[in-house]
Amino acid sequence: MKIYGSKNSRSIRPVWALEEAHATYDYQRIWMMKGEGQSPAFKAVNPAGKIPVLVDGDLVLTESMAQVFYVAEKFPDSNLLPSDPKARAETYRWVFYTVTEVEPPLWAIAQHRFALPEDKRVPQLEPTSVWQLSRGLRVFEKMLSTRQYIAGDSFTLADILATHCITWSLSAKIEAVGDACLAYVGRMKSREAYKAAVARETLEAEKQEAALAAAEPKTN
Ligand SMILES: N[C@@H](CCC(=O)N[C@@H](CS)C(=O)NCC(=O)O)C(=O)O
Repeated sequence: MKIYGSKNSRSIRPVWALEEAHATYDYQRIWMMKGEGQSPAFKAVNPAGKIPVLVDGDLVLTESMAQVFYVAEKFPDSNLLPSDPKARAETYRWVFYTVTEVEPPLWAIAQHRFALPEDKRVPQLEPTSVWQLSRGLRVFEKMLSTRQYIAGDSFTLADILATHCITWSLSAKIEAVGDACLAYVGRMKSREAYKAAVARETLEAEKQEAALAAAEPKTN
């Protein structure tokens, strides 16, 4: 299995899932800031030019959460997706909640700050997105003040998504992240699999940057 990704992006989601499953996988860093997402080589993998992409044999899968579900189902012993129908329903609930109520305003803030072409950005939209995001995060806060994990008593793939979106809110300097969310993110980030995922993405970025620097012509 292979992941195309980059540190500080949604590729942390499938990479974290793979680490939770103790799976081995190849990883190719796509340096988006250098325009590598638009390179012909990467566009042959994903014509949309977006990361992450998971490749397993003839399966070429875009969409980070589809990848996380794939990992969960390929490695059922990871327990990322509970087998009990009620626990599984809670997992779906929090995945759908996060992708529909939390991630869209978060993504809108990023798009209008820097991700869209400059002439497409509308900075006046930010207060509305911040308000929507704050409302979404308050629901997390309420749940997480009563439970250890977002979907109940055990770690599930919904925690990967919730942790990523809360972390993203913090890096976007959104003030509405409450104490229960902060404590939760601390707990999730202390998991060995999370630490291994961050270490892998950091190492791959460093390796790529060192190789590119070594290939650059010397100026003197
Ligand atoms: N819904 C997609 C979003 C993928 C996405 O937008 N990825 C960003 C990086 S986190 C990207 O590749 N952006 C480059 C672009 O939009 O051209 C997913 O969850 O995988």
